[in-house]
Amino acid sequence: MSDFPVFPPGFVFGAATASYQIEGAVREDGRGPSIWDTYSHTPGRTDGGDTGDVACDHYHRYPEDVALLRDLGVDSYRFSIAWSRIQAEGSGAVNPKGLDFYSRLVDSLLEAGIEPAATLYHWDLPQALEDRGGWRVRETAERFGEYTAIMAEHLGDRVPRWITLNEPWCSAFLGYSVGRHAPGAQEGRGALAAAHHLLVGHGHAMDALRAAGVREAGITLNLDRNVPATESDADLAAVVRADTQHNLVWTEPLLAGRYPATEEETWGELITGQDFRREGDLKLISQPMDFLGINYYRPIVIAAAPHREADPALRVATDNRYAEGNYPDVRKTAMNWPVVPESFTDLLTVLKQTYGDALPPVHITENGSAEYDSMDADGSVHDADRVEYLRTHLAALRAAMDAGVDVRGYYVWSLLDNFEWALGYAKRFGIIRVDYDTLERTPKDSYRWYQQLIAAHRA
Ligand code: IFM
Repeated sequence: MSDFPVFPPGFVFGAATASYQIEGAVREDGRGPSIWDTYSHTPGRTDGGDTGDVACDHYHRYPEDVALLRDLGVDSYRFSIAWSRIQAEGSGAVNPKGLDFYSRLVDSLLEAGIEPAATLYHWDLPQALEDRGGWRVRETAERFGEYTAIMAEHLGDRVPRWITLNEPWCSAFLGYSVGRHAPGAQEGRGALAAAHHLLVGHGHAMDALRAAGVREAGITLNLDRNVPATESDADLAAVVRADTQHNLVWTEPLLAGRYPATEEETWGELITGQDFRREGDLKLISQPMDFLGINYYRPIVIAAAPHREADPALRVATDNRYAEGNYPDVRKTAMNWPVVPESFTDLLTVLKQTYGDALPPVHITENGSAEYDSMDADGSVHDADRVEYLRTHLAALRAAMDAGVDVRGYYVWSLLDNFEWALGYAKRFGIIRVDYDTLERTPKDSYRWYQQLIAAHRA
């Protein structure tokens, strides 16, 4: 099929989900509350008051979802583990029923010939840990290392690929600065402390995964391609700050063992006055990884917005104005995100130019689009926009590989329509439609397209 971008033999094709977005069963089998239970049940926090209480009911329907994955033909399935199913309060006693759920999921994936890829933390922090300070405090990083050791001991022999954290930018900055994610805090320094403790937690988790001898361990970042709105000095300076706030805060400690050189000009006294860093942290954080996971969706146009600099809470996350409307001629997804596949190529090639051999092999751990899907009278879902998004982004990924970036795999986001955090169920990212009344699954055209791409790749 000439329409399909061609990938090298051994390239991993996968699909991804996350626990709180699909599992439901939030009060079953000893699962403790997480910060997303609290947040979504707080009036006004999520669109339509949506919660993850039922979600896709994957907790009960996982055999059906594994069968859909098998028919899709993916090599690998990326899921996340809900920490509070394993330790209801984030520390102490281990809940055998929680372990058993993920053990059964992993076994059924292996039986279907699919490699499990487990994310240890996709934002659903046990509420009990948040009550003790959450990611603002170092203790949470230490507990995260202990929880990782439990999971690696139980599943390390069967799960070859482990991701410590998913998109720590969202945990730290949407969670503790912008307040649009759980726990909904709006702080300046607290968010910077959270960012640092997430990195320390990653380091402890890497130690635990190494001790258990797992095959591959890494982290997933949502790096941004920040494009200046104009060539003015103010907008160019805003891009430097945006790069620091979104990218360098992670990539510099992880890949270069240092803090960003631009952190003082970005955060001023909020970072110079900090006391949460300790000697030895950078060594722990920067230990070698087997891969770097990257989630990519869209570029961001950045313009200076001095009025936001006055607010310390916003200043740590983004003191710039996101001028996403500045792509007047490109299609926008249902998230109002501009569709610019070339910027995916640029993000990856610039990363390679910046870090050279220090950049480990890359897995694209998420890429996909929310669209205004609807089901036809005959029960089909013709999501042509999503197919086009996937096709052009896979071609852009291939272009980055041709330019020398070592990319080993690609996971579509998402297998299922699911709970899109503060935006609830209205945004549909799935290649499989979920009817939220009946919980029936219906593969969309994009599922068939991806299935054919994988079959063509194998052939
Ligand atoms: O749904 C999210 C996912 O949980 C993390 N990455 C981005 C996706 C789309 O917003």
